[in-house]
Amino acid sequence: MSKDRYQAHDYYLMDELLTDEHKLIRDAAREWVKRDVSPIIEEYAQKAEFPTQIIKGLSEIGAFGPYIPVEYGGGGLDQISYGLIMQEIERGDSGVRSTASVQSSLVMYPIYTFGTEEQRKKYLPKLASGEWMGCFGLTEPDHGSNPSGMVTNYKDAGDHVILNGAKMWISNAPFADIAVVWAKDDNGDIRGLVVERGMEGFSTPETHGKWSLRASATGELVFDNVKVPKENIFPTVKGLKGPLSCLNSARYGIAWGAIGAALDCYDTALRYSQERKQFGRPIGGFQLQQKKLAEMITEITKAQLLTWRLGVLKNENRATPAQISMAKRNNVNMAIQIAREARQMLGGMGITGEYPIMRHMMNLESVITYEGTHDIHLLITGMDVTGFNAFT
Ligand code: TGC
Ligand code: FAD
Repeated sequence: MSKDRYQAHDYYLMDELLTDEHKLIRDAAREWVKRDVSPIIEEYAQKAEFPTQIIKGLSEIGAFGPYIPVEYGGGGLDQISYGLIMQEIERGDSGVRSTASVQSSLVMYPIYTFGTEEQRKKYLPKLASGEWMGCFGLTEPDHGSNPSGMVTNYKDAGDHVILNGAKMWISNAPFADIAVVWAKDDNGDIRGLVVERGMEGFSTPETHGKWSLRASATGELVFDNVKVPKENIFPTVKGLKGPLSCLNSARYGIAWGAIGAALDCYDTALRYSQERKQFGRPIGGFQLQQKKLAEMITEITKAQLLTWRLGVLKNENRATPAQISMAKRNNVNMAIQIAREARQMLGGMGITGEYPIMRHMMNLESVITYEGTHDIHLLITGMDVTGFNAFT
C-alpha cells in the first residue's frame, strides 16, 4: 500500500463531546495503526495471514479488555474509549479489529462476567497482555443465525465433562490458546466453558479460501471426546442469553469499528478526487463525484452521532440489545455502501492494493454477516417495535 495519508474527519465537531482522556486514547490507537498496521496490512491480506507480530501493540494500546477492571489486567476504561479504540483499529483493517473484538468482548467479557474468581485470575491478565489469545465458539455448521439449535454438547463424567461437536467460522481459532465454547449440558441447557489448546481431542483446522477478512485467521473448533475439567465451566449462566450478552458488547464495538472503515474509504476517495485530473480538471469538481462525497460524509456523520449516543447509554447501563442491533446494522451497511462508492471513484486504481478501499469493501462483507446478519438485525428491530417475533 502507498503511504498512509489518513486524516480523520469530524464534520459535526464530535470531538467536543469527548473527554481529554478519550482523545488521548483514540490518538494513541490512531498513531499505532498508522505506524504498525498500515505499512504491513495489505501484504498480510494478500497472503491471507494474520500478522501475529501486532498482538503486543494491540495490547499496548489497550485493545484487549479496555473496559475490564485494572485488577484483572484490563484498561478500566469506559465504553466510549472502547468504541474509539475499535474505530481506529478498523480504520486500519476489519480483520485486526476482529481479533481485538473477539479477545475483549467474546473471551474476556464472558470470563469476567460469568467466570469464577479462579477463572478470572487464571485467564484475564494473560489475555490482556496478549500472552494468551482466545476465540469464541458459538456458530456451528448447521446453526448460524439460529444458535439455539446447536448440537455441540457435553456429558457429566465426575470431576470433568466430555465435550463433543464442532464449531465453524471461528475468528482467531487457528492460533488461539483458549476457546470460550457454548455447548449443551446433560439437560439440554446452553452453558459456557473454557477449552484449552492441548486438551486431547481438541483441534482447530484453519478455514482457507476466504475473499474477505483475509488478514484474520478463521477456523473450526473440533471436539472429539475432549475431557474438560468441571472447574472450566462458567458456574451460573445458563441459556442463550449467555452468549448473546457477549454479542451485545462485540456488536457495539463493531458499530464503532465500521465508522473507522468508512472514514478511511471516504478520506482516500476525497484526496483522490482532489488530485486525480480528467478532462483537464480534478474529478472532485464534477457534480457526480461531489454527490458521492457529500452523501458519504453525511452518512458518516449520522453514524457518528448515533454511535456516540449509544456509547453514553452503554456507559449508563441503559443501552438495549435492540439499540445495539440498530447501530451495528446501520453502521456496517453505511460503511459497505461507502466502500463501494469510494472504490468507483478511484476508477481502475480502486481495485488495487495501492489503496485500502477494496480490502475494506471485501472485509465488510464478513462484518455485515457475522455477529448477526444484516437481516437478522432488521428482524430484531422489527420485533422490538412491533412486539411480534418474525424469526420462526
Ligand atoms: P430468544 O428466544 O429471542 O432469546 C433467548 C434468550 O436470550 C435472551 N436474549 C438476549 N440476551 C442478551 N442479549 C441479547 N442480545 C439477547 N437476545 C435475546 C432472551 O431474552 C432470552 O432470554 P431468556 O431468559 O428468556 O432465556 O432467542 P432465539 O433463539 O429466538 O434467537 C434470537 C436471535 C435470532 C436474535 C439470536 O439467536 C441471534 O442474535 N442470532 C444471530 C447469531 C449471531 O449473532 N451469531 C454470532 C456468532 S459470534 C460471531 O459472529 C463472532 S464474529 C467475531 C469477529 O470476528 O469480530
Ligand atoms: P445462515 O444463518 O445460514 O443465514 C443464511 C441467510 O439466511 C442469511 O442471509 C440470513 O440473514 C438469512 N436468514 C437466516 N434466518 C433467517 C430468518 N429467520 N429470517 C430471514 N432470513 C434469515 N461465529 C462464531 O461463533 N465465532 C466467531 O468468531 C465467528 N467469526 C466469524 C468470522 C467470519 C469471517 C465469518 C464469515 C463468520 C464468523 N462467525 C463466527 C459466524 C457468523 O456469526 C455467522 O456466519 C452468522 O451468524 C450467520 O450464520 P450463517 O453463516 O450460518 O448463515
